[in-house]
Amino acid sequence: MSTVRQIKVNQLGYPVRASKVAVFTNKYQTFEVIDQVTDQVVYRGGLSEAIADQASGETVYLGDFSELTKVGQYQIKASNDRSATFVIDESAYQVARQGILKAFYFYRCGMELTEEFAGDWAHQACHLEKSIVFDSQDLKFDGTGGWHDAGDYGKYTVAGAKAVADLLLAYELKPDAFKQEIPIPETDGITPDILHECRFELDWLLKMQELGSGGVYHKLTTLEFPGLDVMPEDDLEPQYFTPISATATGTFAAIMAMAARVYQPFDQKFSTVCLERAEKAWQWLLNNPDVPGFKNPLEITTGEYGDKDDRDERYWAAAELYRTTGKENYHQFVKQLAQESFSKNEFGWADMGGYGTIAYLLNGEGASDRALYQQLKEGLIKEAEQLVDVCSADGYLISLKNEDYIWGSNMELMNRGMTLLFAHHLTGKKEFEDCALDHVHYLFGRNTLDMSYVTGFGDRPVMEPHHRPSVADGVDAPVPGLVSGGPNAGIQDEYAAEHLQGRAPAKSFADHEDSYATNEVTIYWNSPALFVLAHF
Ligand code: G3I
Ligand code: 9MR
Ligand code: ZN
Repeated sequence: MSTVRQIKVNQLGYPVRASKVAVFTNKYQTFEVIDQVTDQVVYRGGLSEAIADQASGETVYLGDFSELTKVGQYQIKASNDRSATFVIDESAYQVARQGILKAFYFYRCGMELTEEFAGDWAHQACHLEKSIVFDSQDLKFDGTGGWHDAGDYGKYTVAGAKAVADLLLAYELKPDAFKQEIPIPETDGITPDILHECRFELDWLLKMQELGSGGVYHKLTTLEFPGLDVMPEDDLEPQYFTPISATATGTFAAIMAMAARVYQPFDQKFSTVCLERAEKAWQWLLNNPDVPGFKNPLEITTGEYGDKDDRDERYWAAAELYRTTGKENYHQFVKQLAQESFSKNEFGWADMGGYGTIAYLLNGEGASDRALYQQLKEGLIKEAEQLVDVCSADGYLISLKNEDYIWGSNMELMNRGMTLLFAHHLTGKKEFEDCALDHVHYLFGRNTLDMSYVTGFGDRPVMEPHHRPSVADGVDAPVPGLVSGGPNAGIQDEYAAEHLQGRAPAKSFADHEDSYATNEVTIYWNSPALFVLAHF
């Protein structure tokens, strides 16, 4: 691995009219921006005062070259040091955005990824057998399709619902960002490819519902994780539908209600099915008001996605059902659940209240209870204002505090980008948009490790993700477009325990295939990144 440079930039680049800042870890007198084509100095600037950056433990200096608005390819030079080469361009992120969307195709389960669409990363169809219902072992159903969750091959309902929600919201807010096709087999020039890709997951999610009760199985996995060097088609252990949970059923109701709305112009029949299934799941929630949180059965050691609080998932479901159907009874539930004390602004796989809030706000003030609309809107804006405050004191201009460098900190990072962009959508205030863009700069290299956390993008990207196909396929380069979990001060895997002890939070990362707590990849770390990039 090449050494960390002293000058950190977004390795992709900066949009023409955006603020452009590089972060320096040396106190240089001046810095220069060099045009890579002519080798001429096109900008000369000085550095800011010293900033003590908490998360990295470093003293850093900012160099602002926002005045430079000429499209081109550049490098920053200070003394004898140089940054990565980057562009100034209106479509600086277009290729990465396409790659991050295409990554979902690479996560597909149950179909062959052909060379035509997968190139070097082609592989056979996987996980084709029927799966066993854990609670009644003589029952077997089809659970094929959908996306693998992550570096493992499990498929988990709440995780899938978060990922699809981010993608459908990206499409609802920024449809123009998805006009360009990505190479996937379903491209037809009518339905946008992002909807084809989500359909692949939604069709699988429909298989997770137990049709008798409307309840939804929490997950579908083998009993244990397969070895790290096992290709998906070689993972032949039996898979199990694990027990129904309220969080899975809530997120299912929400995502199906959302899909019913988004797919309606493209496929009326599918839209109708989604809504019927959403209402069936809602019925299960009504019949089961008080259920314990999901726990892995003793024999099962794959991801748990445990979450004791299902009020936020019920709130999200009610809000989507209200937005899609306009039925007053759902509105009553939204109003009732909104009074509960869970967070209304989170976009995680466990805390999903933000999705309910956004569904209610995007439905428009006209269809809302005035007071509740104001309350939710103000709550979200306040959250975004607090993020902006944290950024302005941070050496790398992001909103993560020391305690936020947890497993999947890059999801936190991009979820906050979502919060900021929703606040921008509701207020038109530029400061929220600028702050969201600063989070993008961190993801693509303007961070203490000078690391692009997206495989295949940037000049110093993650190369060794904890991702079974990337480990096992014999191809040097990892599958492209995957967002890595990022720094995690929790030291929760053996590799991290051995190598990362005592490091500053933002440096607690290892680009090593064994470090699943820092360098795994998942669909729901890709999805908020895609939402944010759709804006820029
Ligand atoms: O919320 C607490 C926070 O309050 C506390 O300060 C912090 C200290 O470490 O921990 C926070 O909780 C962490 C939680 O993630 C936050 O979402 C837990 O420590 C951490 O163990 C937990 O990690 C989860 C991990 O599974 C282990 O359960 C990740 O969120 C989750 O993304 C990850 O998901 C796995 C699946 O199980 C299996 N498939 C791969 C996938 C990605 O690694
Ligand atoms: O590969 C697994 C990864 O997908 C999970 O996120 C992680 C935490 O549940 O666990 C990984 O599997 C490891 C297991 O937990 C412990 N032994 C090593 C496994 C990785 O090779
Ligand atoms: Zn599979």
